[in-house]
Amino acid sequence: MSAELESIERRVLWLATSIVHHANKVRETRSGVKVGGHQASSASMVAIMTALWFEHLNAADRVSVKPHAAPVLHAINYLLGNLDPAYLTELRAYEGLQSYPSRIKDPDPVDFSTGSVGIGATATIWSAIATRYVADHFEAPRAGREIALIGDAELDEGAIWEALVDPMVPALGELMWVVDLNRQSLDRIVPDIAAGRIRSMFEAAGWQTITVKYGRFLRELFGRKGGEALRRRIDGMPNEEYQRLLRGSAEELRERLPGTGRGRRDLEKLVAELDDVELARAIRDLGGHDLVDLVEAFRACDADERPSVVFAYTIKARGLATEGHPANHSALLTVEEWEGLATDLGADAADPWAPFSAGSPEARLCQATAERLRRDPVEPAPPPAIPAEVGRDHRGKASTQQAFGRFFVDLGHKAPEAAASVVTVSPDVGTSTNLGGWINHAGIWNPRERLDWFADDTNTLVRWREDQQGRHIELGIAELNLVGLLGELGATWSRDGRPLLPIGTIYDPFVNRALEPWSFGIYAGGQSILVGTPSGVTLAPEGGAHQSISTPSVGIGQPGCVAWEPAFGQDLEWALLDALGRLGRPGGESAYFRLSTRPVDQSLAAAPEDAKARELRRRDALGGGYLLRAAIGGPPAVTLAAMGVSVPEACAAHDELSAGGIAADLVVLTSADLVFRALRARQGLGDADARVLDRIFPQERAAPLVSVLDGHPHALAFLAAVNDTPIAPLGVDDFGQSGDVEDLYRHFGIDAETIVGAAVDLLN
Ligand SMILES: Cc1ncc(C[n+]2csc(CCOP(=O)(O)OP(=O)(O)O)c2C)c(N)n1
Ligand SMILES: [Mg+2]
Repeated sequence: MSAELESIERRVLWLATSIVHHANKVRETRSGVKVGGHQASSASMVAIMTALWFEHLNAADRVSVKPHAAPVLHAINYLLGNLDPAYLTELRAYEGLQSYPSRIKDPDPVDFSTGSVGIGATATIWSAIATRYVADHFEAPRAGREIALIGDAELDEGAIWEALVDPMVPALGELMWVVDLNRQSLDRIVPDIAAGRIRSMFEAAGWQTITVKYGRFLRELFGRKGGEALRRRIDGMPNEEYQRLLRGSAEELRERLPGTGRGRRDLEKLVAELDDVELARAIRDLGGHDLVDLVEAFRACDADERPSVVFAYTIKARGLATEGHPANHSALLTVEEWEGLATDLGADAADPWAPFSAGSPEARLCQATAERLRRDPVEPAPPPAIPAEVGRDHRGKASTQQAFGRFFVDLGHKAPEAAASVVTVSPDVGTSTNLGGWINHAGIWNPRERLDWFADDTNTLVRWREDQQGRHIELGIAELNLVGLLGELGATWSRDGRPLLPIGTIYDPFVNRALEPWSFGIYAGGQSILVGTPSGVTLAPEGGAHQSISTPSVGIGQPGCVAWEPAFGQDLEWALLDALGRLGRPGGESAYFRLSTRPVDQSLAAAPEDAKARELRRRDALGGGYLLRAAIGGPPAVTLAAMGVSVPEACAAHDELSAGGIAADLVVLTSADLVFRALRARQGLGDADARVLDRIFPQERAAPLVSVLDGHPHALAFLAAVNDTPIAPLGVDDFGQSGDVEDLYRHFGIDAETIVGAAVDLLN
């Protein structure tokens, strides 16, 4: 390998270490809170990343970098002229370099946000699928390789294995994962010898596996007398013992390395041939620090059609004073150690950010690499125009879930161009969330064509023709995969220049299972619609753990996302169109819909016939709610505010109160989230539109409130602050059980009778 590449490798280690050093030991912090950063995790990746960037990557490739190697990525970007040196002192500072690689917030090129281990790695799988999908449906080139650089303990994460076993994955030959196998996690040494087991698991999932374990010096020793025994000894020792030897003195090494097994005498002789320096070098001579071996392994990945994983054996904190120490994860070099490192690496502690001198071989290699990796900025195509309505007449009894299913058929007629950008995804619940009609119409996308063996069976309702033209993507029962894929489908506008309108369906109780990776996908810049259905205790007979309770609050609390819970088909239609119109663009937003299978009489809230009144209703519904029934002849004595599937109960309670001579307003909420934002905006917090408050809770009509939803009551309790009125928040605050809707509504106190009672109590 060229001398200049090795020199760059040393400089990358120096810069990455110094970026963390400066943030912790040089920059002042006012609060006294720890800054942190990971010199050890970075050091173990320096050779892998140097080899990858300077010898292997192409401009079209995308790389997901393990969270704790962020300083290495910034160091490389700096050397390539893609990061202003002023940032090198700003790791973890306000508006500086983020703690972990961030696509959205970092100032330099970052392909994937990482930080939540497992999620950043699997994002490469979903990105590969998203970019193939775009290339199959639109005139867009496919991206290059999809590369993930991951920590070995990251493989403990279930998200990794959930993704790996998806049947589409073995077809994705553009995937290359490199595992930084440093045998250490945060707190401990990865127990025993995990590598063989993990290798077999990847192979069983259809991957090519490549192991880069021994460095050249060790390989040379293996050829000597006693070499076989040395190899057996190193291969056979558990990780803990290996790490102990790394930290041992030469004397300890001589004593312990031969071990007690077969070939011990030969091994003792071999050890005796080596001086102390050679012995120390031998034990830490791993392939993951060998630039030549790494590049060779990367090339072998390209030569195979399967996805590939390279297990690169490394040492955590390689080259630093903390090398191999079991507690080095967050350890920082002292000032003296850092100055010593400068000497070791030929850097200057007095001028840590000095660039390579102009015209030097290193500077030329950096420049050539920067040119090779230069990308044209992505010009996002404008997202398709979304109509305000699709023209359906919502009558009779229908659930929001049914209305959701029909919506796509209508969209196809009314706005075919928009429908062409819709891609739906489901984790084996497509038909049970009413996507069956759409799936038949749109077909299923798969990177490999698959025959529908039931195409000639007249008894099957859903056609499972799978090819590269379909527009529904079916996953196994894998909620993490669902949200991972949604995130990447929702980012194609910024990655490939082509906006998609991704919509995923999931049973609402499983939103919480998918919550963190879903949120991470939004953080990483994906914009999509997640539909949770059915929800609440309203799926009554299906019972127990399937009944979601906390999701209305989850929706309010999720940044970058508007949460909707409409009761009626018309409101849902308007809201879905509004949500579609926010996707696939700079400053766009995701949406979450909480739907139900309960049939609801649409005439309870029939949209006004008069065009102007209808438009007002639409605008209110899109603002978060509308005043469905106003108390007659003056301000109300009480206001009922109901969301989603609880609206019919509130209507019945309103009838009863009116019959009893109690004047009541009835407000239908379509989005507690938007109303909450409006309240904060009115208080000068946030820049949402506050108009809806004056429309649905005008001050002159202020009255005690009863709020009701099929979910935890605290989600609407904030309404008390709108006009500073008392509130009785009704909702579900315990695990559900089986039973009919009426039974459960009574049990949890979200039935009409309880609403009436709560209203009367408030008045007394
Ligand atoms: C989902 C998640 N759980 C826990 C953490 C905290 N954490 C950060 S790094 C780490 C250990 C990572 O070990 P490994 O992947 O082997 O990385 P390395 O040894 O290279 O630091 C843990 C548990 C996290 N970032 N994300
Ligand atoms: Mg590790």
